[in-house]
Amino acid sequence: MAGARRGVVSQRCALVKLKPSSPQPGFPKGRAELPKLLRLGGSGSHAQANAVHWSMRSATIAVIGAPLDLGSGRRGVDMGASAIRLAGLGPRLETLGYRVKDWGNVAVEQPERARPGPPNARYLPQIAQSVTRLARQVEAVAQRGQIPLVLGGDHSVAIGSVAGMARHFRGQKQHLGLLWIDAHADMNTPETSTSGNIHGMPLACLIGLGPRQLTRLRGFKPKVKAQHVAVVGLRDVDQLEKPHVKESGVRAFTMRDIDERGLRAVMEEALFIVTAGTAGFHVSLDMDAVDPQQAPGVGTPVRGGLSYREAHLAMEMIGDSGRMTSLDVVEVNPVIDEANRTGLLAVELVMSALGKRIL
Ligand SMILES: [Mn+2]
Repeated sequence: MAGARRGVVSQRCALVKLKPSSPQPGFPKGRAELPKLLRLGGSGSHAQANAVHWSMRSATIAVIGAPLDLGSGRRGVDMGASAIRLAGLGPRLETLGYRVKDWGNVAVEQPERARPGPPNARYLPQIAQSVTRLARQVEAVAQRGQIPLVLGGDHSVAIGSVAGMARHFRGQKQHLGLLWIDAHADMNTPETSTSGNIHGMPLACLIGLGPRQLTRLRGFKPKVKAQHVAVVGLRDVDQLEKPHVKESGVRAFTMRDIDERGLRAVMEEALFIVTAGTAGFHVSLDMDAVDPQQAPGVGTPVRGGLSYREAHLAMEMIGDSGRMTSLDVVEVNPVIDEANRTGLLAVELVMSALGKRIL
């Protein structure tokens, strides 16, 4: 671990702007700072030990809950947003110097009053309606210059958050990159899905495959070009889903890639893919990417996932890039969690992605 950490430190200094008042010996000089997040404010004046060193620290994080569980086969992820808030999300982000504006939850349909509808795409109309609301909300806060942080809910909420961000950038004739951190590819379609659960389909929908109500949400498709998408942490792909992953043009990094090449090399390549030719990238963090030993409270646990440190390193590298535009954290299921461990880990990982560093 110590070796890995040294590597990260030497890389991150190329990507952040150090304050003149805090010279750090050993940092290479003269490296260009990467473009900043969307419409960030001024440089601020924070000097806390954990404060990020770049100018995004004065930005406002827009927290939006999306307590949707219609896309999941198991109940409970609708409480994920509350669990993450309860784990101290807002106050902890403020310690990094951000302003935090919690917009509350978007209205979503409840399974108790909804008909499941088509068996190969259960609750399709209700999910389309709920994530459309989310897309509007995300786009609206992005237009205000805030950084959307969406709390799921099952992973179908990402259809809304990515649609909102993509529409925001589309207005500026720019493309959005997408980093999908997940044990699963989420690239089923109603034709390939064995469960009919839409939380197994959002990435397919976002690149334009799947039901029209979702692929054309907010009036255009695809939301992201496959060439701008990277999946990290993959280890459980359905047989009929595999061709979608292999033929779509999405770059998928499996756990084997991480085992063989190391997380840092994989993330460097993934970050290149999602930043090349884009305005920045959205991160969709499915907590099931992390090994169930660290994240037991998730919708669909699969063993063999990211270790605690690998998960943090991925997030730290995202933070270092300075190019993340928005983030969702999904599939936290407090019903099967252990005293909100997974909610607490979610907060920690968000902190790393938003610039928290050890030193
Ligand atoms: Mn997922």
